Amino acid sequence: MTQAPQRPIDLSALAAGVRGSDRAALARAITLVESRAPQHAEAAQRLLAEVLPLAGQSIRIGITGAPGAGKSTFIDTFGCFLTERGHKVAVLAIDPSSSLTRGSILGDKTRMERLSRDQNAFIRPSPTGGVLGGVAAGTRESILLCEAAGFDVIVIETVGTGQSEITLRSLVDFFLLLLITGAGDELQGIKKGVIEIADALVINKADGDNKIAAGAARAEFNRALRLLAPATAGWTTRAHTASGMTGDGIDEIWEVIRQFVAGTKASGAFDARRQAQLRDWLRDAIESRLREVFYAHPAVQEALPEIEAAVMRGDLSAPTAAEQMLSLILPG
Ligand SMILES: Nc1nc2c(ncn2[C@@H]2O[C@H](COP(=O)(O)OP(=O)(O)OP(=O)(O)O)[C@@H](O)[C@H]2O)c(=O)[nH]1
Ligand SMILES: [Mg+2]
Repeated sequence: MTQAPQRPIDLSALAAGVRGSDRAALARAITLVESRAPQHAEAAQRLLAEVLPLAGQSIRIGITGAPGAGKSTFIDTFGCFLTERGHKVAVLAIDPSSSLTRGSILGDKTRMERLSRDQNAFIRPSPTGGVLGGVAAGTRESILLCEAAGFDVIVIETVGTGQSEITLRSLVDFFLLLLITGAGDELQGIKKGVIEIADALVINKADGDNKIAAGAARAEFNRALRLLAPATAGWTTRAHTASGMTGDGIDEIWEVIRQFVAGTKASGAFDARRQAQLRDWLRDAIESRLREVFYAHPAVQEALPEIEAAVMRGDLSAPTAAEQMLSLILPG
């Protein structure tokens, strides 16, 4: 589990550290916003309020792909490519497999070896804490903190599990799906729904003996993509080839992202998506607060065990029980 910071928290020092791009302060700030402990919620909100005016000025890129597709290697190379060009890159790696052990996160650290030693990069592995959907609590807040710290490219990596891609899409401007060539039909085994929400497909590991197969897969995906509605209004999703290992194609991917940002900013699609994401964030925040307030209410805590038992016995339907529970806390 995420380690809660020691109290007392000097919030203005923490905010100043974040604004000053102090990576240790940024790491502590993220720990604070990821914390599920009720005593940290208010401090986290105050910290966010302090840094919010500085946030928003980045390109947020989501990268997903099957286990072993080469995500971490790709991000390592891509991130170094960007820092060499003067960018500051933050990587938030969300790992649904390691909510308890943080097992494969150590592996991820080593697979982003070059980037983790780069002064202009910040890598943050986050366990999901078992949250359904596989995106960590506090990821939205972490993005804002990284932006306030001056990182202008934010990369969020998550392993493809079906639901996690949909959640990731709702956090980013540009959504990249990494694929690898496999035996048989290239379209087998990849969820069509995920291709539909991607702004670019990258046939990764296009190096050595695999180059020709990767090129063929790219052509096949490009044919298939013509039949799909665009993931982003006004943008045509295409398949590309790249190799995180050799760096081939990385420059092309960055150029695609730059074109995407320029085009969607000009058309208004960029801002429209960010605004929709803010609205979704509000709705999510309301729903999770309502849930907390509801279950923390003394009348609910007192009545819940009996009502649950009645539902489990079949004496009461779940919707009727829910109405009874709500009537305990709602006026009228
Ligand atoms: N040939 C080749 N191998 C690669 C490339 N990128 C990654 N690999 C290898 O593929 C394996 C998985 O790479 P990772 O970068 O850890 O893949 P990942 O998608 O982050 O994996 P998980 O985080 O476990 O889902 C490693 O053995 C890498 O050495 C590439 O561009 N070319
Ligand atoms: Mg990885």
